[in-house]
Amino acid sequence: MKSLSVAVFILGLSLCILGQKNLLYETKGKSTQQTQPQWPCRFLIEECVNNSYTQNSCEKVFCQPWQRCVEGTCVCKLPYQCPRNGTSVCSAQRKTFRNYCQLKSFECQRRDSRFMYKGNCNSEESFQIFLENEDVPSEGFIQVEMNHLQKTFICADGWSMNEANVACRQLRFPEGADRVESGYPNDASNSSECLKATCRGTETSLAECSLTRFNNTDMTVAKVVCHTTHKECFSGEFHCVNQKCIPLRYVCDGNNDCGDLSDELCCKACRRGSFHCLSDVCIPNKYRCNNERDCLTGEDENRKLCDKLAKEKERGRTKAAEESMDEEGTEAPEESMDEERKKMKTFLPQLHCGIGNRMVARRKRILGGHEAEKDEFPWQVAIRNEQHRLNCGGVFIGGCWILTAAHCVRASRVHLYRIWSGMVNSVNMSAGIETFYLKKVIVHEKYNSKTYENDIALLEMKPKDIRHTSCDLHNFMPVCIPWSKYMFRSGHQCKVSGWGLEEDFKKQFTLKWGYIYLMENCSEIYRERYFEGMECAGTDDGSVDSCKGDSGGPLVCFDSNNVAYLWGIVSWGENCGEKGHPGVYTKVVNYFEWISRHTGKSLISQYNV
Ligand code: 4AZ
Repeated sequence: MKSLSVAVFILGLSLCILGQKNLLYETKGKSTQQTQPQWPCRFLIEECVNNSYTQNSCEKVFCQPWQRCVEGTCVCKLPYQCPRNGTSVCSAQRKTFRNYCQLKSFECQRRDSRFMYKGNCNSEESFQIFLENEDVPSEGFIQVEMNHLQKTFICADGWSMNEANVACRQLRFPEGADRVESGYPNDASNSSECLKATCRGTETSLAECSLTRFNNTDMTVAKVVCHTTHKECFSGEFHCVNQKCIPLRYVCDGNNDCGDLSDELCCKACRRGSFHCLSDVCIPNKYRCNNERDCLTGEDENRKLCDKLAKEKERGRTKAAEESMDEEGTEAPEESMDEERKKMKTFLPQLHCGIGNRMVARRKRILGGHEAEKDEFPWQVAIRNEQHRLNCGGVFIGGCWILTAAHCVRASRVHLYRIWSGMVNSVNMSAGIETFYLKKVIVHEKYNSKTYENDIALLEMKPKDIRHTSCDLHNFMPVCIPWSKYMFRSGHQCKVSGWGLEEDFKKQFTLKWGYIYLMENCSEIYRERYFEGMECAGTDDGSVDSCKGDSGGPLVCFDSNNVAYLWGIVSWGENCGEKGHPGVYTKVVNYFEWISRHTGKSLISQYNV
């Protein structure tokens, strides 16, 4: 039995790597392998694939500028929710839009609009494509007709599934292409020139891609087979969410082969030529350091990585110049709509959150942690309770809102609490400390004081004076709220901070912080005391931990630009600093919708989330 499963495993592995279609049919009695042909696979994560993520899953990728994220799905914005500036554009239906975002949001909702060209519709410009075919209406050579001039073929060079999916979509095959081909057209009279198409892969018209005219030296041009009928996938094929089948060897290679991105969103590792985001998404290498964040936590734009890449590129460029291999199109490529898409993003409102003052030199040395510098944790507040004691921490998240643990507060005592901000030392009170009264205490409606399930509460502060509606002050910086459970994972090093007890359970007066690590398998440790919405974090030896008095305070994790996200709220644990008993935190990402419902979405949403 054991040796059989090993054989099946090796078979599955080779399928994933090689994608050999018929291998399985030669082996007998493995019917289970035929229903789930993609497992086991070295690249794919099964539990993740079962969630059927696509390019519209904002837990995995960013939404387009003409979309926003609602409960994990990118939905269409209304055109008025787009930025107002930008260049006007003309749709294939000859309707002028104020800018690209407005056209795309219109298209996103009604699906009866396409981009045609930049500029208003008063000019005579046009853009159409044709599928040159003899008998099958869903396949053939692609020809482009621009401004009513002679039709031009697409170059075979650079023709990949990215571009083919776009062409098929434009030709009203919504799932895109089944495969790409190339060849010599029967009527090759006008194939001495061709257009090289470069798409991102999510466009709905080739007019949105960059098209550059080339001399076609070998006369081969691009051909496509568009997807029409749904077929069962072979073993050795990946089942895309849009029902297409692609060879398993195409998954996790950074290319959007499925057309809905479903082949790139659940990858343990990525193939050569692509980059692995911490969220297990593969992106093409060319998206690294292109000044656009593609990975949720920005590791594709990490400064160190980009400096290194720039140096390598510089070396490569000098080499290429020596060999003068650079090929060039016969006309300057027009700026593609990809640039316009990026520009739209920069026009969207930006959230300012999670930026602490970078660490300066450390003085010596929560439990086992370091003393905080002023402004290092500008989102950390202390809550003074009804007995005038500072027994809990809290976290500023923007507006007049503080997040804390539900077990720290009672709604009925709203008038007795005070929020202290900008404080480092609770004895030597320095300048810059502010005190706030509360207007409202919102304890999570499903908070269970016996089990500490949903141990989260929102406190609304009163603005300092009645002329102000905001509580933003110079010492304050909101922390960012994470919107996807894939942003940080077990093993990630994060910081916990608070005025809680330190070693030997001594009381401390200085804000302290320590590095701890996110942990999985906590239900094995805390068993029936551990619930959905909790997360464990600590160190292997228990030397750094939160403790009594830290409750309600922040566990923050940093993205690759050092922006802080509130991943956890100190909640409970079996004692403090005990090996094998990590601290338990309220998992904030699970409460994103709850928080935004009370505070307003725009307060905590960034990147169109
Ligand atoms: C507490 O009593 C407490 N080690 C907070 C955190 C932890 C334990 C107890 C985690 O508030």
